[in-house]
Amino acid sequence: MPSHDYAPTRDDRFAFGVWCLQNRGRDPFGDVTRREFPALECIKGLAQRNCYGFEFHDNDIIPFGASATLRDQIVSDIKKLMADTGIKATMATTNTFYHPVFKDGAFTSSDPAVRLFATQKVMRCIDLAAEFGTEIFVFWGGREGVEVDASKDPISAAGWFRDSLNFLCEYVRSQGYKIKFSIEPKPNEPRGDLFLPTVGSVLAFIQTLAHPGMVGINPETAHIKMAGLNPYHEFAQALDAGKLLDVHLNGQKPLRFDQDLTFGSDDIKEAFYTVKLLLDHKYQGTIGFDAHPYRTESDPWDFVDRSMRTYLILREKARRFAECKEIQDILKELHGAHAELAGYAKSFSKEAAAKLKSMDLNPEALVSRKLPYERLDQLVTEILLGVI
Ligand code: GCO
Ligand code: MN
Repeated sequence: MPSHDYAPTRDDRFAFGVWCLQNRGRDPFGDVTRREFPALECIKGLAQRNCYGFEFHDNDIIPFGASATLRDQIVSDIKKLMADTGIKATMATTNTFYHPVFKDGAFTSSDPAVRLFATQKVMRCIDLAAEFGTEIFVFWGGREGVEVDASKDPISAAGWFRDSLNFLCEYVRSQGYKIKFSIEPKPNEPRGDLFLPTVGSVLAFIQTLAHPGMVGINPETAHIKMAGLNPYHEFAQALDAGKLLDVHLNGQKPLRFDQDLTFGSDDIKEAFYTVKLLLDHKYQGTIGFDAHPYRTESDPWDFVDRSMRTYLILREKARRFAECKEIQDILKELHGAHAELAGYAKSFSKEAAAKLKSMDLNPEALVSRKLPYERLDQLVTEILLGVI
């Protein structure tokens, strides 16, 4: 029997995008199927469910073009709710995709006035984030892409994006804010092809910025699977680079339109490996969920509850994996091969190279090593199916 009831606590550091809860079920072929939940109601509901935080776009909480008075009123209401409940604003981001002004890109629009409008909107959102004590500020380039490759040179577009990010990094520094930027890659949708489609492309791009230390990455399961890649490996690459600032967990069938399914609803084994990775490598950020409740739901709460529950169950399964003697014996055997040679190629010297060249590493003998992966995978399957 499970050792606990999988009830979330603040220590689990779960967070949800306000926009996920506000999603009204509209899709390209059908109208809304449920009412919009006001931001305060969303945040309150998350706090009642022991969520650690909420994530927001500027326009999830403050309508586009709102007056300064309305803005200040909304901010003070949310701050009061945060103080009353203890919930934190863990991630902020700017909506630079919904308004038609961004129809051909925000930072990668070929019109400098649009790029400046986007930069101005982001600066205001950064101020908002600072007021809420938010330390992670995400850039998801929803409109940063093309349908027509003749329309812009991707290297110029990268340059415009780089200039804007460098300017905004300087803005954060000049204000003395404790904020880090995090870029969220996605291969396509809503544009035909988006710039910075994968974890690898974002990691490379970050190194070209003026302050790479201020910028990390926020990978999302669905975006990775839309590109046909493996979320476990993509999250791992960001972790290995010390750049995993935030995560967006959800579900997605590979190579399809952006489904934004609930975490664990499509591929339990892959979700398990993602949770195991975060646990094994002591990921310190929040566990953010970014999905849409099914269009058939009338409110978002079952979606919220099951996302956290699934995560906690999978975390328990990861512990079971670590405690399973048969698995650990197999791994010990696999990783213990030729222990005397481990680390040999780590430090280079001319002598070591000469010695390596003449070393007798008999490939015929190496081939005979047993790799019981069928058994190993079956044990994982049985843990996930609740057999062991
Ligand atoms: C998507 C994205 C968005 C972003 C969010 C943050 O649906 O493609 O996941 O939800 O994460 O807008 O800017
Ligand atoms: Mn996302």
